[in-house]
Amino acid sequence: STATAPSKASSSVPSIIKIPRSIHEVDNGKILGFGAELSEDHPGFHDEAYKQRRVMIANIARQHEVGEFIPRIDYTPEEVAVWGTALSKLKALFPSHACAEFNAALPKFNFREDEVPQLQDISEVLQQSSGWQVRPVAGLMHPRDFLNGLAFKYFHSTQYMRHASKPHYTPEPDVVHELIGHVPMLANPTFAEMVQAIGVASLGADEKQIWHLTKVYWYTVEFGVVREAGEIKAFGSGILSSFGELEHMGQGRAELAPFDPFSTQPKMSYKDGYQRRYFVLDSFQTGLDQLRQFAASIKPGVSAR
Ligand code: NLE
Ligand code: FE2
Repeated sequence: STATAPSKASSSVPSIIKIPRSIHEVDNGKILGFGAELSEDHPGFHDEAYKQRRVMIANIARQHEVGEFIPRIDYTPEEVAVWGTALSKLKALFPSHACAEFNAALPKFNFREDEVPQLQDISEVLQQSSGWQVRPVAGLMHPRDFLNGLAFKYFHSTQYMRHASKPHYTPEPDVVHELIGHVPMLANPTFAEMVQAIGVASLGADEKQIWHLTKVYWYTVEFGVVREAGEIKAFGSGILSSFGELEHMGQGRAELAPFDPFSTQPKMSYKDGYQRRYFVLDSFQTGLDQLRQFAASIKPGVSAR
């Protein structure tokens, strides 16, 4: 089914918004950034071998069809070392800095320092935990397509590794971010429902609503923190996958503000570095209630069911 949306100011022709009926109709081929082309400020910009590797891994995602086995990547010893460094530093911080739900889910995935997990294997474990699956993607997707995927319990995931010169932080998604930052949280049913509520709200949303939902997603799923027995703990994947940012959060110098999906969300950018402000949830159940109410306000009468 389709809905008409208000057109952009520059055009007088109204655009048609396609509402996908299944994950097969969600296009993962429109890559906006962080694909094979790296910007000048990327640590891998002058590293030809790194860039070629990215192209090869991106092509695997481009050729993949939903339901097919996700091809395994034979990660190089250098890539495995980056994964191992990130995992061991993060593991040291998780007991004190990550939320209880994350720490409870992490062991399900058996992450080891000497092996980069394969998307296919992780997707199977995730599916058993909460019904979610992983679909490979070549780089940063169009926000509408990415958010639409969440409605069908699909998480689009990159498969390449961050550059070896900066294991502590990368501005872009990579396999460390997806598998350590996102996947364990998605194994938690209440959290997963919260993410799905954002996805459902995005189906047929107009451009303005998509942009608002992108920020709602950014300040919760990517960079959210939760209050736990009076302390602030990370649940946002962008914090949980970066040992630089996780330490920064733990230092308590960033500003904290209550999360409210109805209010205007601050500007967001991949180029901001560590966040200077985190939005706080009181619990995932509260977050779920808030997001369901918000979704209902833009899509009256529609729910995930
Ligand atoms: N800064 C995160 C990391 O280094 O893992 C990635 C964030 C992607 C939005
Ligand atoms: Fe992410």
